Amino acid sequence: MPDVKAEPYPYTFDPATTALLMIDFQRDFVDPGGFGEALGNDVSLLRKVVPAAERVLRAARRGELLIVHTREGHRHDLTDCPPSKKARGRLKTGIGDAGPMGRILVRGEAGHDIIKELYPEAGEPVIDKPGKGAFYATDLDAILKHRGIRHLIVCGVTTEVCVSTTLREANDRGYECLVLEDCVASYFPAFHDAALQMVTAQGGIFGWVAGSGSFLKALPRASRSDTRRGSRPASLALTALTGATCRLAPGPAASGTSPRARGEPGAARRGRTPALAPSSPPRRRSRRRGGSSPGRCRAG
Ligand code: C5J
Repeated sequence: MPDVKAEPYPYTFDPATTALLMIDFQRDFVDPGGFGEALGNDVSLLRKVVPAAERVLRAARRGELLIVHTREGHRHDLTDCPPSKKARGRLKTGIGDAGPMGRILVRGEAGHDIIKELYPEAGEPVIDKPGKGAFYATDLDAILKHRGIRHLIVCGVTTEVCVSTTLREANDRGYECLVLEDCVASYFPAFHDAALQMVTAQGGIFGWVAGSGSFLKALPRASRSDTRRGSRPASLALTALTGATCRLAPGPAASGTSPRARGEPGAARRGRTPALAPSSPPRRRSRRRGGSSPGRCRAG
């Protein structure tokens, strides 16, 4: 089993029971011109972790880890938004109001969607969450448990808010969490540092922290264990060795697969990516080369 050089001690994980959690990489938080920036925050602090998060996301796809994305936001009628959350901050422009990228923190609005660099692919569940924690009022726990996931690799924004809340929820549910310190970010560097210190304090009270480089070094290329997958066809083994990745063209999507993955024009701009139903396990991308596959192959 791979070992990651981490604090407070090496993090051991089985790729077959590990998921990558990409928390709230939403345009309104990360992109210039969004709600975060309109509130006076320096979004470059969040933007700077995007390249490392992208490397981790790509490696996780190559390694066939389960990848789950989350988005913070609410129903159009805000019926799932606690009045306290809407009122908090006494903002002139707050949740549900017209913002620079559509209604703020409302599902389906452009600003609510995930930034293009880290956009979910077909088959990657997207969890729409009304709270800071990704387990509160969502089916995340069911999705993970149905897949036998016990280890979570955590990336996202912001470190001390949605990342920390989710991490604590995950910890209480028995997941072993590794936070990648260069793939999480905050508008407030002091809060970011303190939040990470709290993870590893007292022998790792909430989990582990490591750099993405250490995680990438430890992650095998094609990592799903044979015990879970059955024996690997020769073509898959070859693909693992060469690092080539084949993608199916956007296809008959499982219900809830992203409109963008289905190739609907304007879907990314409109920002509609409903969550996958927990009963539909994510569809694996084909790793076959050539043959009848309608997909494209590229070196990974
Ligand atoms: C997140 C927030 N995603 N800071 N939300 O951290 O309000």
